[in-house]
Amino acid sequence: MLARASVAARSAIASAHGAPARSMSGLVDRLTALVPEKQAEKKAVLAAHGDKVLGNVTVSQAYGGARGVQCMVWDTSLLDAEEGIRFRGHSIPELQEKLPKAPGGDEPLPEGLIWLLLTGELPTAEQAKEVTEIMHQRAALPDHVEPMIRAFPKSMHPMTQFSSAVLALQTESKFAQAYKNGVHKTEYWKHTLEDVLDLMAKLPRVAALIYRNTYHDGTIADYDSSLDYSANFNRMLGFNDTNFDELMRLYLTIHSDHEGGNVSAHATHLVGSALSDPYLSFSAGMNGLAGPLHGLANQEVLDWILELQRTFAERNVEVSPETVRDYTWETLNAGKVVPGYGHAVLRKTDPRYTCQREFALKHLPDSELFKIVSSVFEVVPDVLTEHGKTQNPWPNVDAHSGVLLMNYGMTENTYYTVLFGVSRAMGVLSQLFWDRALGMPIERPKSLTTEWIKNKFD
Ligand code: CMX
Repeated sequence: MLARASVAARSAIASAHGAPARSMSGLVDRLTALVPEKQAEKKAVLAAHGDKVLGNVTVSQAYGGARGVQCMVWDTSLLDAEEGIRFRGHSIPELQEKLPKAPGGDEPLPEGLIWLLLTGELPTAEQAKEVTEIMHQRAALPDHVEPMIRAFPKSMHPMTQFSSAVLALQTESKFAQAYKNGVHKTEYWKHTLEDVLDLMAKLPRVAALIYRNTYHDGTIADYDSSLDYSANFNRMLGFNDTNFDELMRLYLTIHSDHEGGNVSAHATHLVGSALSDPYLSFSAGMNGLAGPLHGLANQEVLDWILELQRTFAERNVEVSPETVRDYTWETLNAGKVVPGYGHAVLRKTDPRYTCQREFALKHLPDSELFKIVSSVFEVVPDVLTEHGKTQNPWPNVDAHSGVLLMNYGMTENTYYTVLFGVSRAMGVLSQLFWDRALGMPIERPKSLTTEWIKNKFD
């Protein structure tokens, strides 16, 4: 049932808030034990290898977006150009196999992933459930955030709303408060952890309010702490299909982290390095995710596919390898990128694409849009190779996600990057916790002028 405003929701969350404190001790206890171990490990690595050379930087790399420059430590995930992402050492198929699932479900619970990203250890079903409880306990929004979202013009892009709402939540920062009170730097991680968990917990309701207010009548379902993170999020968005719940679990898991150099991760890490609290840092990351070459590509892909469908209908042509090939060339000849294809690091099909394709084959094999996505997959890599500029002609995560969301009735593609953002929080905030625990310093690479480069090498 949908209810206006959030009074009922707030009381539902508040009663979850009063749940026994024992439910959060496992994760915090585990991290409390791990922090000194990892601090010692960092010290030992620096003592043994601190003067080893990771690589040289060429002038091309300095002009070329620092591609391939190895100068950051990011423990939650690692990207291999050929194989794709591993989260704390586990590939996506391994996560699908090893992470706890919802009763009767096949896809991993993102709550289990949060445990894995934070601790580096695969959780038991009990531990994943504990994270679900932690999320429910911390989900209540401060009073000023919901009216602020409701006051935004519907024409404001959902990512602008999302980033602004995260900034508005910053009034709740326990790190900022502790810092103001003069907390000792060895205690930073404890307050950062509070913010990291609070923020992950609050994002679904923020995101759902944006969705309901921008595209619907503003009503939003009561918060239901009897459900897992993804199913409750779907109910608040207004969807009540258990297959969509499965998709949401998969979606939130695979978009969470992609090592540290991508724009959203790096921006969060960079801003956090100034000891800006997790709210300020994550909001910065979301401003980067909102760029069309990064997270907004999921919105662009669907525009491209729907435009293809419209154009073909107007021209009265069938979707076939030849027609999709011609359409792709039209895009390239117009000086535009083919959204959803290419990657700064990957050189093969993104396994995040592959697992979404498998989901589609299982749940929506007859969808017309899925058939278009499959035809595009057959043709575009060849066209991009022939075009000759792209270093990686293969599809990335964004090439598939929109068609799955459309299938379950989420047709508003300008919203899609917000879902990416809710997921991305899990990776970048887990790493931000470790940045604080390991005492990572303020980030400050050296820049050079063109004049300096010419003087040195001419
Ligand atoms: N369509 C057309 N041209 C492309 C292309 C694509 N899909 N991918 C790369 N190119 C072009 C680049 O624009 C660049 O052209 P210029 O030399 O004229 O600048 C050239 O090929 C070389 O680029 P690259 O080294 O292969 O790729 P980059 O590391 O510079 O960029 C990326 C990577 C993702 C920005 C790029 O592939 C792209 O724009 N893809 C489409 C947008 C997209 O899907 N982004 C989402 C990525 C995943 C994510 O972050 O969410």
